[in-house]
Amino acid sequence: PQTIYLSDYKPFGWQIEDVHLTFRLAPETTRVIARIHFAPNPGAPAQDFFLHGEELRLIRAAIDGAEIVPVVTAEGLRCPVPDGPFLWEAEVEIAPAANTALEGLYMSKGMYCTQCEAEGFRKITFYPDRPDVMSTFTVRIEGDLPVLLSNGNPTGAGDGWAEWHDPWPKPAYLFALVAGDLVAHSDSFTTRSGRAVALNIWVRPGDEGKCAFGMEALKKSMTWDEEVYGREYDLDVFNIVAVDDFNMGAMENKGLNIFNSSCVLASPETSTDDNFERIEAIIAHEYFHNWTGNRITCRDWFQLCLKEGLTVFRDSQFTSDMRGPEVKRINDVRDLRARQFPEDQGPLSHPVRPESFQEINNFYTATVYEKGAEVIGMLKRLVGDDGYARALDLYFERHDGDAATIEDWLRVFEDATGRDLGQFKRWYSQAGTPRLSVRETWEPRAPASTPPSRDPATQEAPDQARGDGRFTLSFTQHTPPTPGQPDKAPQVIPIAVGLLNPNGDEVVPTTVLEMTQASQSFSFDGLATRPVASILRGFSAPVVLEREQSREERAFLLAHDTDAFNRWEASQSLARDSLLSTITDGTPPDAAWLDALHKVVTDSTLTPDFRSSMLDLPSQGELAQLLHRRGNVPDPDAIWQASEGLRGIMAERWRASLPALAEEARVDAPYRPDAEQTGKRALGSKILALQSRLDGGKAAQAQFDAADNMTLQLTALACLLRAGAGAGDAALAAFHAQWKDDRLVMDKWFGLQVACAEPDTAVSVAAALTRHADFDWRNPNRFRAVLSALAGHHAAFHAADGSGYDLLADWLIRLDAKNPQTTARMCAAFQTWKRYDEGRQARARAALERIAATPGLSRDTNEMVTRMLT
Ligand code: B3K
Ligand code: ZN
Repeated sequence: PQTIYLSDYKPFGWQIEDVHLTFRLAPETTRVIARIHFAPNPGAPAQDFFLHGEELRLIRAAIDGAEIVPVVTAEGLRCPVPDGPFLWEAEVEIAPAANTALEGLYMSKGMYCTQCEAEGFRKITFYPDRPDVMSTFTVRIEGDLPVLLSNGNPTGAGDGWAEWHDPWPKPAYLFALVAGDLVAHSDSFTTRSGRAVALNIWVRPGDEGKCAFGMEALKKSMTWDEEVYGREYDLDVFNIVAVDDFNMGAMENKGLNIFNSSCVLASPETSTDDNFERIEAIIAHEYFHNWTGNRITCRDWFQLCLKEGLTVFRDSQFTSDMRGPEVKRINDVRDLRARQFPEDQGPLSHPVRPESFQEINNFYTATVYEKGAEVIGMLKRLVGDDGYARALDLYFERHDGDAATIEDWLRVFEDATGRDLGQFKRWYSQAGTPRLSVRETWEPRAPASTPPSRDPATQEAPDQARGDGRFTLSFTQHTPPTPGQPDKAPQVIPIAVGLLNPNGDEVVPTTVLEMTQASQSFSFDGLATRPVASILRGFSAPVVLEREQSREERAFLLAHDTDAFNRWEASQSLARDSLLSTITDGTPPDAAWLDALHKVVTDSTLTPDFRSSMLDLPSQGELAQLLHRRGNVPDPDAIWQASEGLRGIMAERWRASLPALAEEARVDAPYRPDAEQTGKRALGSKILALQSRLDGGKAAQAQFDAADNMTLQLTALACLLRAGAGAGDAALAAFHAQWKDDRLVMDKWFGLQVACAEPDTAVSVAAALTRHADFDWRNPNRFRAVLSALAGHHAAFHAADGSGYDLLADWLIRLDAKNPQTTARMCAAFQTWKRYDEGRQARARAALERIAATPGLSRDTNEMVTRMLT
């Protein structure tokens, strides 16, 4: 397979003035007629005329009206072309019904739809399928279906046809077409400058009742982007379509976003609070792409983080504003540690801007997306809120209509703020998670080199700062080698620090220390007493902080830190240590930590949402990674035992407070998926999980029976399934009877049974579910419901006998023949295989080698398994 390099970038030799496409839809024989005006691109080096094209049957091609016979290969087509501008015409035939890869034009339950990012347009017609070739599109759709949609504004429609025109030049990856028997949930929005926009969410008949929440989220997103970024919508219509068969979450096609139905359809009866929050965020994300991605797109796919990192950053800001910044930050960091850290610290590690790939679809990763967003968060911290706002204004002003690069992005920050970002740029080119270690020194008598700041009114030093003590933080950074990058240079690390005095008052409020060297010290002068340092507040950089800190100090921060993230982190750190001691030498859980945590959890002056987050324990995968980092071989069974044991002890120790906490978490008002109610139910579900360890599931059964929303119903079912001994059998059957016709709820039914099974039965539960009549493995949501749940069950997936690896490998091999993209993405479940003992390693290697040896294996999956086996 061919490797593509960033350093080989060359502009395309032609520009496109406009594209006219006609689609004559038929499941097995759709005709696509293209008329494209090409003109030489003056800035490009000389090259042969080549158009991408895959799985297309060429019927006819012509240049300036004269038929030609091009040379067609599996990748595309070549032919001689005139020196000046010319009209290209081609008619091809494609078979959407036979397209199981869900890329290009395909069918999902009788509906036609497209997915073109990254390189799916070449399966629709011959075209320079690269993001730096932009054009306006006019599209005519002919088909015997009531709803025919494409990008842009509608320009005409009649019986069996419709025409659309998109006035905004765009790359082919943003092209979309939908045709089907659909109904709309409609609304409207008037932009700040007075443009009336028709809004529609198109769904299959029967799903109309699940659109209202998504519509509200869309309108909130439109308002937010106007208010916060000054960005308005730019067409007369904004369409969203829900489709059941989709490889990922959603797609930002210009004016016609296409969503996995699981990421847009919502109702209180069928969706959990987490679903609602995720849907709100994804709708926002796709909408925000209209400016960060569509109006300003990427020059080439190596620049993917230019649109994805920025758009994730923007949707995080949006969620913070809608639901509160503290818990959002905690959740984002949990997610980063769960998904990005293993990637960055294993064989799949790659820079935020990769430098080579075989299949670009394999680089829609947590590193590009989530670490890409973290890099922007650091940039914002370094230049400040005003600097960030100026840089973004300049970005939109300077690059609107461009296919831009990371260099362009950094330059607007340099030009807007006067900062040199040469070293900062390493965050885009160096892979791996930096380790940051810190040492503290305290000198009670160190006359200040600069006097402490004085209150200009009284000429007195602020009270807390009075003294001549000096506190010094000495940091060292080190990034371990990653594939292809043995040596790393120091990165710019913004370290947000606050200092507390022993009674819990903040003596130094949050200050951003800017570390640029491999080792660097920062001193705070004029202190009266030795402070307690709260370091890396708000998780100000995506690093692993290695800090030797006494349990007492961590318990102090858990109780007193004014930074919510670090309060949570102090507890996490105590939890990690407690669990690691249990895992490595059987030490019982840290009682002092449990008591300090209990205080916070029962503190009703804190929000239920935050208290619920405080009850999060480090995941079993995270513990395995930590053990590995410390030079131990993780034992998944011991990790499971310790985690379960800890939860049991929490339940016992806090037995007396659980009823009052459950009462506090009760919501009496009608269901609303807002932050307040969501926080209460989140706390309630954690309390119910503890109660279920004491009462065998009695309270959970009562909640299940009374539940009038999916959040309460599903958390109760999970508790019952975890209680074991058949406690969940009746509820599981009742749930099935109630929801058997709702495919999204049935995905939950499939997934939960695997997630809640004991390690020694989870693999056979998953295997049995794959034999269930409703296990439609060609549907990515259903496939993932069972098999991603298995991959996420740490102790079961890493079962010592290799049965978890084998089951996943069997199914990945089967799916690869139909759907390479989803297969390749799910292969990443194996990325940590080298952490484990020899027996497990041998079994994981055998599973990977079996996948690698599959005849006809896709380029996507081949690239993934090869990287993991190297
Ligand atoms: N841009 C799409 C992802 C496309 C994935 C292609 N394999 C969704 C998003 O990030 O918004
Ligand atoms: Zn995106």
